[in-house]
Amino acid sequence: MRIPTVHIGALAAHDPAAIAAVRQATRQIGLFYLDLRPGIGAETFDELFVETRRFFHAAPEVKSAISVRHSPHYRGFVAPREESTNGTADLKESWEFGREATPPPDAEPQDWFVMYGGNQWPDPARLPGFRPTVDRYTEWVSQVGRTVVEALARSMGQHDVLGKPDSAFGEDLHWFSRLIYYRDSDEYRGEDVRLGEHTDSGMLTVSIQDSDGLEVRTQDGEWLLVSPPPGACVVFTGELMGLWSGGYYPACRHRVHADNLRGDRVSVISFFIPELGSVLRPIDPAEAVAAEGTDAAVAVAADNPWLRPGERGDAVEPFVVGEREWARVHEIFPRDEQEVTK
Ligand SMILES: O=C(O)CCC(=O)C(=O)O
Ligand SMILES: [Fe+2]
Repeated sequence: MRIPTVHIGALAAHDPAAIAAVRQATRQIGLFYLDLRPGIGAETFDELFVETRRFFHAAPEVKSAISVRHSPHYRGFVAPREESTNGTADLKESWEFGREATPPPDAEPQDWFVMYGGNQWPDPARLPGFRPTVDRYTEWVSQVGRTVVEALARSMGQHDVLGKPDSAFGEDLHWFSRLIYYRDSDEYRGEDVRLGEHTDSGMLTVSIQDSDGLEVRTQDGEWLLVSPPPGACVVFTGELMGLWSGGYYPACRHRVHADNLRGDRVSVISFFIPELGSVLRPIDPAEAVAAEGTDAAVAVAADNPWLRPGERGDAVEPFVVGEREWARVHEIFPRDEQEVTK
């Protein structure tokens, strides 16, 4: 099976051939490539890769000053082995950031409100180009997230999922992002996993990478190397998409294997989710299945171990997006709120 490349303009214009390609790839693989030209191309990616490398190669105190341990919002620098997947420490380092937002002013405080918050930026005196470059990235990738989420929703007969406070996903998408660095080190050679197999918790993930390394598992169990053409980003589904669509677009399973890495590697990942306070109400995928002209049975994957209890293969009850997101983050960064240090 081949991973298709679709043009963002065609997707935004609801071009039937583009929608058909996306539908098939998202159903079978959970992933496709998105060509963003003429607005965004390989040069825009390169600027971000340069700043990302500068950050990870900066003196240790530049990074430790903004350690994720100082942030109640799980944002900041994550050292190698500080995060784990499937109980195994990840051999990568990252800087985690997200949409800066505050909880609704008159809402009763909830534990999961820590998902709202501000970012910890590296010292601009040490890395002057970092923030402007990251801000430019955030602007265009947010547009990509909105375009794809709306197109996938539409492909299942769901219109206007964004735009108003009472839209299915709220006024605008919420997002978390990370810059990731897989250091080229003898220490890691021979270990076959750099980031264990998993599904992302969000609705949709958009990533760019400076070299190969990511692999994706198709619905048939085949592992494919993710290798987008220059200037294209990678788009894949997360658990919220699988849950919301009743299994029509299952969460994409992926991993980063040492075998595929040649030297060091940078990737930049954005996870898009509905507004934190919105209630996600799973839709009936029957209409989408009928539009496809098949009568294939569709259900939330019963064999996805990353889903939470009560979600596997079951009819999922409506839930608050921020609450579930918080529970998932806890599994990745197991810690007590008391452990947050200033
Ligand atoms: O580095 C990559 O390409 C993938 C990272 C990833 O899957 C994640 O951060 O969830
Ligand atoms: Fe992932």
